[in-house]
Amino acid sequence: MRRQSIAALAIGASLAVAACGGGASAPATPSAAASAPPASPSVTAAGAAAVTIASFTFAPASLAIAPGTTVSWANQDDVAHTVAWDDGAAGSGRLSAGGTPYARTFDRPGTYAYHCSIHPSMKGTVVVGP
Ligand SMILES: [Cu+2]
Repeated sequence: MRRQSIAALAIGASLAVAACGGGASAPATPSAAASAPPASPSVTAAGAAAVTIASFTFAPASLAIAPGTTVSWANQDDVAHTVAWDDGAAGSGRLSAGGTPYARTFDRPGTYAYHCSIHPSMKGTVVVGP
């Protein structure tokens, strides 16, 4: 009787180990990886561009984009700047330090020159290609 119960315990223990091993391998199914949605960061990158205003400079000073691209200007200086279009188009108004960026979408090809109305030496260009 004693031997039988010990043997039964041993079998039970080995079954438990086997069950654990089987359970551990179960989650490694390929279906989880297959269901992951494909990452497509290029879609956002193609439709948006950014210019940083820092140290009294627009960076990049000349930005080449495709039509339909939205460009944003964020002021990282401690003083206010503006994005004023040389052709008289409505610009940003005062961009306070750390404030909401100004954005403009360019639909037509061309060269768009701008400057800071507070600091006329600050100049930049957006080139919209075909
Ligand atoms: Cu300025």
